[in-house]
Amino acid sequence: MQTRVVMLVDMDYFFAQCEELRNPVIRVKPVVVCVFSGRSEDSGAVSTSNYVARSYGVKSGMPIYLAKKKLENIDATFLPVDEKYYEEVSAKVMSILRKYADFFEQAGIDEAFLDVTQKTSGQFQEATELASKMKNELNTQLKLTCSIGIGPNKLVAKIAADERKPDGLTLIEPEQVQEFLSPMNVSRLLGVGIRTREKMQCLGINTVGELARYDTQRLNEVFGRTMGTYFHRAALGVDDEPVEERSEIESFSRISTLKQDSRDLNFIMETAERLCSEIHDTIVNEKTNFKTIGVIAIFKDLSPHTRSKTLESPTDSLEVLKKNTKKLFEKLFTETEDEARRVGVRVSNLSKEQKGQKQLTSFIQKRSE
Ligand code: DCP
Ligand code: CA
Ligand code: CA
Repeated sequence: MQTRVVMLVDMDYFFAQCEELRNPVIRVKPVVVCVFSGRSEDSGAVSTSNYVARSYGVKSGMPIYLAKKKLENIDATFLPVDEKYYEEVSAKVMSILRKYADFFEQAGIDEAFLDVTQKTSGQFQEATELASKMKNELNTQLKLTCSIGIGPNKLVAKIAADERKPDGLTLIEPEQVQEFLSPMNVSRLLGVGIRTREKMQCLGINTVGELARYDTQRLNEVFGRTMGTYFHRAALGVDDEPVEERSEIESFSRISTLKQDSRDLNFIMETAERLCSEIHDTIVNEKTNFKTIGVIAIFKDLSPHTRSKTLESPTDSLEVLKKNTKKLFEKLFTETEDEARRVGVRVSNLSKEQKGQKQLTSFIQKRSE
């Protein structure tokens, strides 16, 4: 396999930077963005803060009263989170980043992975130039700064991005990976939370290097095969997970010609149910969930008519698929008059399931929260 060139771009102190953006005068002061619980004036936790506030010891997750104590007698700004606004800024950021990638994967509100292997012809030096260009564009277009990690895979890119903040750029070439990771505490690895860290400590493992050298058999015994194997590979800086678009465009669909033209719901559902089952087989195979269901009816005059519905949450249920398909066709035929010649079903807004090897990272992310 060709060496990949992967970047992780993470926006600096994102929510607080967004606040500075719409009110630049606060920039020089400590800015603390808070999730107020509403129970009393100061109850709640710090979401994030700018680096000025951090220099006084303010941290994400800290109780608000504690942050206020750290900033006692200092002219600081405390603001409530405004996620809708941060989402808007995030969308602008992502549309700029996307242009620089061969493959793009948004990994959070303020970060994204970019596979730039083709764009850089596999040259890491070219990736640094690309990263500088990107930083420049973010700066001139949006007045925002970010930190970027570049490495041969997502795991290394992510850790590299954390290495220098704010406004950092860290390049780790394949031959530097071992040296880079070895001295780090195991807690830097995704999936190593407090309890895992303690367990590893008991085994005499503190650094990533020690973890890499540890007997794999024994790791599997302690953590189970899935996690044991993951820890061993992660410690070696090995990670095959592709940078993949979590696409809303991507979809699975089936279409079929009816035995005779019809607008009879029961007759149409005979065909539609078969299409649903076929789609369901595919999504089970692909270990995918869908959130949007769409139907199409192509009328005798070949005009296409579509209806769709987005569910509250993703699912892989055949029953949900059939039920909604029926509702959508019912709606479609109530709102139109002609007979259909062909009918189709489509699922989109796909997301990978939280099980199976492929989604190990998201599984770990969930677990470590
Ligand atoms: N966030 C939060 N609570 C946390 C961590 C994060 O509400 N415990 C929110 C606020 C952050 C945003 O998510 O602005 C992005 O999280 P990051 O971990 O990337 O942290 P920041 O962007 O704030 O800071 P950094 O400059 O360290 O990336
Ligand atoms: Ca960030
Ligand atoms: Ca982030």
